[in-house]
Amino acid sequence: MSDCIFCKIVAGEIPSRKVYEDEDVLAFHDVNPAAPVHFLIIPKRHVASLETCDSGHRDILGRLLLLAPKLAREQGLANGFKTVINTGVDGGQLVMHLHVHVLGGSKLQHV
Ligand code: DGP
Repeated sequence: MSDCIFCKIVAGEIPSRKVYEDEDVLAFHDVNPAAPVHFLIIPKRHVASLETCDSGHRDILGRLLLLAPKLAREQGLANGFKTVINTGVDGGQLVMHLHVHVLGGSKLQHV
């Protein structure tokens, strides 16, 4: 998607502080952190939101979620972390490219 910020990050057109990368997934620090450690895990292929996922996205969704604890550990979040997937307008999704927020490094507000 040519006008998608996260697709531009994947393409290297917008710089990011990378946490992890493989063929299908990229993780990078959030530009506007809401916790001492705050990074995003995204599929490289454009997927607008959780709302647009179907059974064909099972593998990539599993990979995004399984990377969360692995990367959280690597980022030093030994006491736990929070994962958030904002979906749609009411869910507060600002960037319409599926992403998993991983936050930690302090005691975070309970939801
Ligand atoms: P959401 O509300 O779930 O769509 O959150 C989008 C997040 O993306 C928000 O926390 C800020 C982050 N973000 C937006 N633009 C950029 C960017 O250009 N670079 C980085 N690293 N993060 C961004």
